[in-house]
Parts: sequence; structure tokens; C-alpha cells
Amino acid sequence: MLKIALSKGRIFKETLPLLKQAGIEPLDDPETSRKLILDTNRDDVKLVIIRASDVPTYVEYGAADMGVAGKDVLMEYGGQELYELVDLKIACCKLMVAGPVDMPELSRRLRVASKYARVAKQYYASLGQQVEVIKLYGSMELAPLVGLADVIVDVVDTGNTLRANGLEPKEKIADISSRLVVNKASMKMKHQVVKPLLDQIAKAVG
Ligand code: PRT
Ligand code: MG
Repeated sequence: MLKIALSKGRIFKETLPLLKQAGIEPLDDPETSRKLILDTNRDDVKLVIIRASDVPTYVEYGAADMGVAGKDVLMEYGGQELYELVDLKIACCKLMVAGPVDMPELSRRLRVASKYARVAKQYYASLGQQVEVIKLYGSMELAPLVGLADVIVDVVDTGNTLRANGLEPKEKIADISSRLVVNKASMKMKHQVVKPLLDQIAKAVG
């Protein structure tokens, strides 16, 4: 049995055509079904539907043999215990520092709010800049508006969400796309099933 971890929403939608080209089609739609384990047309393949930020954890521990996760999520997770094998070139965006259009000079440390706390710390450390990082779990755009933080670190696609809140992108930290990650033991033990699937998906990406 091969379990593939996916999150609902854009990753599921954009992974579906790639899986289809590799001969795998779910029998249920996760947007309407309440099932967390979806059967597919293949008896030996199931899709496990979880939060985007939980995908690396499931794959690292072998609860899923492989999964699809944004590079942003993988950078924040920081685990070494999974193989990042295919850049699927889907769910593309940029990880950015963003802040108010008019930013005042600060006489104290910059306060940075983010759900990417680890990445934010690493980024400012790489610049040699001492900052205070505040961990949040969502709606980062709100933080500068209510004085919780000076800037945020978040993924940006169109920039519409930033603009709607009087913010603008300031610095790019990384280009982001989703990656196919594979559990190290599954790669060895289930090589006969995993390898052809990896090849077919890589071919589907083009
Ligand atoms: O929603 P949940 O908390 O369960 O998890 P999640 O938000 O991490 O999942 P999901 O499905 O929203 O995102 C999964 C992956 O898609 C992320 O890890 C990124 O790699 C990728 N991705 C691509 C994005 C975006 N584009 C994106 N625009 N993830 C989030 N966004 C957000 C962005 O933060 C902003 O708040 O969408 C909003 C709109 O973006 P704009 O710039 O187009 O306005
Ligand atoms: Mg989301």
C-alpha cells in the first residue's frame, strides 16, 4: 500500500492533473467528502488529506510514503529525514518580507510577525540583523495594521492581499513551488512502486 499526503485547496487541485497523468485518480473529492483517506482507482494507492504544514511530518515519520508540500513549508519544517525529489512547479509564489507602504525609521529592533518564524530568524541572521520574531498562525497581514509587528514574512502571489491592507512587498526571501517529498525508508522498501510513480510524475511536470 502506498499513501500519498496532500492538502486540500490549491495543492490538491494542482497535483490532481499530475497524478492523473501517472494513472492515479481519486474516487472522492476532498472538498466535498469528509473522508481523510481517499481511495483511488488503484487498489494499492490511497490519498491522505491533511493540513499543508503537516505534510512533512507525516512523510518523515512514514505515516505517508510520499507527499506534496510547498517549499515554504519544507523550509520552515527543516527536517533532514525526507527526500525532496521533484519540483512540481505548481502553487508557485514568493516568500517575502512585507510591510506598510510608509515605514517610519525605528529606534528599536524590527519586529517581524510570521508563521514562518524559523525562516524569518534564519533570514535576518543571514543579514546580520537583530530582530524580534513573533510567531503567528494566520492572517499575518493584520499584525502591522494593529501595531503587533513592523513587518511580516509571508508567501505572496498576486500581492492583492498585501495591497488591500496597505502593505507592499519589501524583500524577496525565496521563490516557492511545491515539491514531491518521499520517506527515506519507503524509497528503499517500496522502490518498485515508488520509482515508476516518481518517473511518471516528473515526466508529467515536463
Ligand atoms: O490554509 P492552511 O492553514 O490549512 O494551510 P496553508 O495556508 O499553508 O495552505 P494553502 O493550501 O493555502 O497553501 C498551500 C501552499 O500553496 C503554500 O504552502 C504555498 O507553498 C502555496 N501558495 C501559493 C500559497 C499562495 N500561493 C498564496 N497566495 N499559499 C498561500 N497563499 C496566501 C497568501 O499568504 C495570501 O494570504 O494566499 C493569500 C493571497 O495571496 P495573494 O498575494 O494572491 O493576494
Ligand atoms: Mg491557506
